[in-house]
Amino acid sequence: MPEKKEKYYLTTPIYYTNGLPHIGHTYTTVVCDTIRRFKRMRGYDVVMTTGTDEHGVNVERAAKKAGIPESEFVAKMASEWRALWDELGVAADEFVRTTDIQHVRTVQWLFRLFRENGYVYKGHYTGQYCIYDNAFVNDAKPGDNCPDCGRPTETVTEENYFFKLSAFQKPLLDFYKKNPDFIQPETRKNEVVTFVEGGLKDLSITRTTLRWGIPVPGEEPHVFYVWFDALTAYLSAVGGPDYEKRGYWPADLHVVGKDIIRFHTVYWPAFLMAAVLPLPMQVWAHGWFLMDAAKMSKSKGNVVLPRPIVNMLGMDALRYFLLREVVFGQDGNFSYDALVTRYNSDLANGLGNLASRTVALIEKNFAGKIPKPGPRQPQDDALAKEAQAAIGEVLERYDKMEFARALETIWSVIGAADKYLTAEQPWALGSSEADQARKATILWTAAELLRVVVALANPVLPATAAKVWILFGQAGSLDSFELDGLRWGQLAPGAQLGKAQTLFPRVDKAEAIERIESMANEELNPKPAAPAPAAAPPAAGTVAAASAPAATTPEKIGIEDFSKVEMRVGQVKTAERIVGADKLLKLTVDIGTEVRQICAGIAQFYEPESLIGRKVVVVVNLAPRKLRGVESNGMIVAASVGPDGRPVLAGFLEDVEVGARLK
Ligand code: ME8
Repeated sequence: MPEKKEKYYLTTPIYYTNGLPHIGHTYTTVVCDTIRRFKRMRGYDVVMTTGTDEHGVNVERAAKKAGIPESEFVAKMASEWRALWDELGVAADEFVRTTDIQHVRTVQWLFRLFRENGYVYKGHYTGQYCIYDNAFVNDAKPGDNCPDCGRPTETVTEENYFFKLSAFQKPLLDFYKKNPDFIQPETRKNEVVTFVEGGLKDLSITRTTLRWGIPVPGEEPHVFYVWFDALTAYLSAVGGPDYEKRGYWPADLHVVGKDIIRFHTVYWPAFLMAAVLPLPMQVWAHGWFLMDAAKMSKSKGNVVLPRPIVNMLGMDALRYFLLREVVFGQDGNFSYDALVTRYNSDLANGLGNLASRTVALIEKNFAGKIPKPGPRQPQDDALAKEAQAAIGEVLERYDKMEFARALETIWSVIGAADKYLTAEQPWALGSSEADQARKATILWTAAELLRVVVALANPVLPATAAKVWILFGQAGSLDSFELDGLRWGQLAPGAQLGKAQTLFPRVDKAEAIERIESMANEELNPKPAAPAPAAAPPAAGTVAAASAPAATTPEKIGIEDFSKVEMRVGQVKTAERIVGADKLLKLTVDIGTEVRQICAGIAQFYEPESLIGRKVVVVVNLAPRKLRGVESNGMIVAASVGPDGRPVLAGFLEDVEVGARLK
């Protein structure tokens, strides 16, 4: 019988759906995903919950602005959030939406428990309310701005159900004392304790001025206050009233930003105490990612979006940067410059270069098989010792949430290996038996070091680590590899290397930043949508002739409409792949009067070299546009074949002059 795994439950905040995720949300979520992967690799049965906070005035207003019902609006937003987490390799086990029926039942159940236990009463409240933070602002006067976000407050009077928060001052202070690790980091704990010691006012937990919320059963038009609603999602994700059956509650860890620490360390434990439910073990409140020294927010227009970065540099590059750049807990500044610098130095030149050098040398000298090491020299042992020591150190750092330091340790081992190869110069050794044996020792050492390094880096860089793992012929998924069993020396000679690949192509900093910014700009200011096409859209930058007749007969056009499209014969001069855009090729095409740059979505079907000199049909009078941040001035015509819409370039059987017009 396998030993029963210990359960571990962690959560991200349940994010608002009135906007799309930016780097701040990405940060918290990537941190949680890293912890989740790390705990899995240490044998825990982990559940990670993330989700969307879908009620409240903000959503009501955003849906109205979009001209669609709230339920449709939040469904769309929730799927956008989910999609982004997929693109970032975030493998949450539970995605809770506060409009889920299971969640609604949990909120109503919790309220019933409050009532049964005597912790709610009806009253009136008039005060200033911040609709952006969904919170009443104590001590504010009409016309005052919210002290947290600086935006105007609104005066609200309503009949509410109040939660007797004041009754929990002493129990909370006792709880903090008995559980000194509950609030992390220490500085935040002091803030919270001081706040609670200052006295707690009862909290209104229902609203009548709001329509879009969970109804209080039998008390309509009362709906629940969004924070009571959202916090409860942590419990509803793992069974709600039946939480004992699933066995994950209480949560081991809630990771949040410092902006919402009070909700998590004062209200939430008080709610659970009132319902006589177990309290979470720990709340970790990290700092903010700042942009130009200010907290990012869409209304300030200083948000950094994750997707353009992922498109340009890959998801692991973003994950690495977020965790490496700031000390977890503290504020940090976000800059594209620092991002690309780290990408080139730590990933392209560091890990990427070490892996490609090692693989190339093993291929050349040992026919792509991990060599059997020969006699060792002191410098081999020194490197082995450093890597072995790093294993324990990195595990300890992850455990203490010191992600930046864990990565620093891993990268110092990579740096040591780089120096080792440069000093040992395996490429300069000859083919004598002694030289071959020396080469074998050096290359086995480098390969073993890479195996250890990627096993340790896997929680942060899962895509890259998996590639290197396979590259060095390792069996099984790295995700289920047990980190506690990791030791120097386990790399078995004889394993066949996988196909070499560039892990992190170097990028030109200015060009990369321009491309990221241009993609972000497109995402933040989308062009009005064109009317929906009758068939599936063609691959980017190509015009496709549909492979099957359209289901409905398209409207006929006159010759004058057709003549508006200017198509000419072009000849491809250069063709290259675009880093970060798997489907696109960047071409320069001679169209007779000039040479144009055109992007075409054909990279998965045509090798760039095969296109040089080829004559193609180009739509030349199309307005220029940017695809993945690269300017495209024209379109290449292709047929779209088969269910996947494989592009097949249009061409000519006879020789045609470049620049000739198609009529
Ligand atoms: O507050 N830097 O949702 P939210 C770092 N729905 N982290 C940041 C950040 C930044 N600049 N900006 C946002 C809510 N975050 C509620 C939560 S939970 C029961 C309900 C992260 O969409 C950080 O984790 O405003 C912060 O606490 C959270 O996003 C706020 O997300």
